Parts: sequence; C-alpha cells; structure tokens
Amino acid sequence: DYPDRLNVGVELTDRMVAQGFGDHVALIGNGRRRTYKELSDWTNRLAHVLVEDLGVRPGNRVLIRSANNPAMVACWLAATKAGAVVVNTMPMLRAGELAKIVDKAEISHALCDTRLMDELVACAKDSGFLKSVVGFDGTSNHDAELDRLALEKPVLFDAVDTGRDDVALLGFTSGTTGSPKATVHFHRDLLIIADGYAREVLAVTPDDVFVGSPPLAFTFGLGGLAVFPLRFGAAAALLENASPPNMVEIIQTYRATVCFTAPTAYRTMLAAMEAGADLSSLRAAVSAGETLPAPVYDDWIARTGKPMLDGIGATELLHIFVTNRFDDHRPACTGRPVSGYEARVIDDAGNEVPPGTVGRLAVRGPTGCRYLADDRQRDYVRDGWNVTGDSFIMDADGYLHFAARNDDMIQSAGYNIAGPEVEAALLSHPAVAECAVIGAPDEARGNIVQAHVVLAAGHDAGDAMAKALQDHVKATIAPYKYPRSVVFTEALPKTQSGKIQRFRLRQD
Ligand code: 3SK
Repeated sequence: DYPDRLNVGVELTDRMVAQGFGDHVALIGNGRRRTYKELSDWTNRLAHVLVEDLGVRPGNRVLIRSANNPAMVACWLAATKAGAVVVNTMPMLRAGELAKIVDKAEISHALCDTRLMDELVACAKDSGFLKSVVGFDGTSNHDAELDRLALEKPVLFDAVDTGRDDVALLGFTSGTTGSPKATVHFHRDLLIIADGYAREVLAVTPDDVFVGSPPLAFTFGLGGLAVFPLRFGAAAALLENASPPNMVEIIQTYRATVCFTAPTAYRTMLAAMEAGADLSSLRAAVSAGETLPAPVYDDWIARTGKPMLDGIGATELLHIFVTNRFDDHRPACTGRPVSGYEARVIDDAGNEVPPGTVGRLAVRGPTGCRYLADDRQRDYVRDGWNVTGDSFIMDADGYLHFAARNDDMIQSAGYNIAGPEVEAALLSHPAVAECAVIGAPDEARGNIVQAHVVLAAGHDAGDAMAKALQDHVKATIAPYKYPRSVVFTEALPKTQSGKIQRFRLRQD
C-alpha cells in the first residue's frame, strides 16, 4: 500500500535523508563516494535546472544517455522529481536507433554525457520532438553545462506532486528481435520491485554494497544498481565498463555484497577466484538475462558455499518475477514467483498444461505490462496474463524450469530439441567459454542443431575439437540432440544488455 501522492525520486533521496541515512554512502563511481545527503542536494539542484532553465513540465518525456555512473542516476532522479517521464538509453545507441526512441516516446528534452553527444545531436537535427539537448559531465567533475547551471541552484526542491499511478518511466525493449517497444511504468512500480523482490528475496540492508553489469538503461540494471540499494540505505558501486575483471576488482575494493550479472560473467569470476581473487564479501550472486547453466550454479556453490540466485524478469514487468531463494534453490531451476506475482504454463489455446509439460510461461503481477501505443499488447497480454516468449516446465511442486525461448526450439527430423539444453551440455565441457545453439536449415532433416562456440583460452578450434564436443554432448544428453554442425567463433552477437542474439546467427 503506497500513499496516493508519491514521487519515487523523492522516496529514494530526500526520504532516505529524513530517515537518517544522510551520511551513508549511496553511490560510488569514478573514484568518488556520494552520501545520501549529497545525492539529495545534487538531484534537487538538477531538478531546479530542468524546470527553471530547460522548461521541463510534468509529463514531458526526458531521455538520458549515459554509461552507468552516478551522474546518470542523479539525472534520472532529478527528472523524476521534476515530474518528467524518463527514458534511460544505452550509451552505444546510434542516431538512427535514438531517433526511433525519440519519435516513439515523443521525447522533448535530453540529458547526455558530453562524451556521447555526437549521435544524439545528429538525431536531434531531424527530430520534430526533441527541442533541447544538454550535456552533463559523466565523470562527475561538474564540468558541463548542466553541472554549471546546477551549481547556482538551491539544494532544496519542491518535487512535483505526482500520484503513485502517474507514469515515471518508459522502459524500452528491443528484445532479441531488434524492433523496439516501450513499456510504461508508474512511480509505484519502482517501489514494488524493491519492496517485493529486493526485500523478500535479497533481504537488502543498509550495509549492502551492490555491483553489477546490466546498464541502468535496462530495467534489470536500474532496479539492481539504483532502486534496490537506494530504497534500503545501501550503496551501489557503478562501473562504466563492467567487464568481469573490472567487477572482480570493484568487488574486492569495496567489499561488495550483492552482484547482478549474467552467467558468463560468473564463469569468469569463478576463474578469477581460482586464480586467487577474494570475492568472499559477496553474499548474493543474482543471475538473470540468460539461463543459468547447472555447471555454473554447481561450481559457484562448491567454491563459495553460497547459492547463485537464478531469476527471470522482463522489461514488460520491470524486474524479476520468478526466482530461486537463499533457502530454496535447485540447479537448472528458476524457482517460484516473487510475492504478488503468479505464474502458469499454458498451451497455444491459453489453457494451463499439466505439471511436467512444456508450455508458454504466463505471468500476472502488479507491474505490467502496458506497451506504449503498440499493437503487440494484444499478443503479449491475454486475459490479464503476460504471455512471455519463454517456454517453461512447471514441476509438481510449482517450481519453474526453463525449456527454451520459443524461437529457440529446434525441430529436427521429427524431434523437438531445446537449444538451451544443448548449450548447457556444451558448457559443461572445459574447452567451451560461451556458446549459442540454433537450428540451421537442412534438406534431409528440416533443421539440424548448429552450435556456435567460443573456446576458452588455451584450446584450439578444428575438426578434432568439433568431434570432441559432439561426443561430449552425446555422452551428456540424448545423443540425437548433438550439434551436427559446430562453428567456432571469436565472439557471439549480443544485445547491449548482454543477451545473446541467436536471431542474428540464424540470419547469417
Ligand atoms: O531477464 C530479463 O530480461 C530482465 C529484464 C528486466 C528486468 C529484469 C530482468 C532479469
């Protein structure tokens, strides 16, 4: 139950100061620590600039373009306090991609790290919506227009009196198919994910230090690296380049306790621990965005004595809605719904399938989904249930097990083969660092299973390796599932949030 009048920007800053967290560290980044009081002052000054100098009005759509750093969080909170609807965007987007977002969301104002201006300026030139682009200093040296204007402003700001059901955020999702949709989220949604998943599952305390790789532009990152820590008086250590080695370094430096990232990064962290890195401060390792292979889960427990928490979320529902828990977790299992959410597995007609049967995962909960002006709403939401693009099996105890993304099922010679199962088998071979399995057209079999493999350091590609991997899969799962074609590659195509784009492999 949230009050009728609610502004999430205020809740995560001024309210935290009022609750006594003023001196606690809120954000770490670019070598600096910022307390809650500093964050509150900073965001209030920025909000003054937005309203008084830039003319932002409640409901205006404000785009933010930055890598993960404290200034990006401050801009997001300030725009929220000013009553704007924020669209956070990835730093690597090009003018053409930005233009689609600007048009769809009818963006009037943009705040941009000065290091990333070119593409946005190019996009603004031809835009009928975007009337103001202002730069901020992502390195927090306050050396850009927005920062200079902010320094002149008072540290108190009378935030716009938004309602709990007013729109606060548009989360863009390109999914793995490339055609962006915007999902609409209210002020209360941002608190629901903190008071649900973060409180119930992670039991966040003010002593926690969060770290992770997902961009703040992706709601997985915004939740895990901004909303969750700030809701509980904890700290977030933000990395502009969250490569696994950088995360290992920051975890050790700041004794980070909660990590949000994808399974591939955890594999690198396991190797780093093997080589002597001390990641013992981590109490929660959250894995999402890609299926967690059982070997990574097993190795993590063996090495740290703690579970890795696999979960599934969606931009449509803002954050994780099905998850394992510290005291309730299993390998190759995504767990049970977070409180407030319901999940079921359905067939094509929308009927629930019996336990043990593969079907489409459907979810219902308080945070979505509402697409912005998009006909795909009709396919995604049916009878109030969000019908995801993932196939799952629910076991007799109500635990959900990932089967495949719907487009990852491979029909080969009359067999239905789940690509991720073959990937898991390949990943259990020590020579495989990463892989993606797709169906490749084949005259005789309709499709054959094709594995795209990135080898771990010290292993050589070639026929002998391909044969070794095929034999390994045959020995691990039903032999008919083995990859008849193995393609070695240096890197897999990924979205900017780290999801493998199998559709691009299919196009090649
Ligand atoms: O896995 C995802 O795609 C996701 C999306 C948004 C928020 C959280 C998650 C895990």
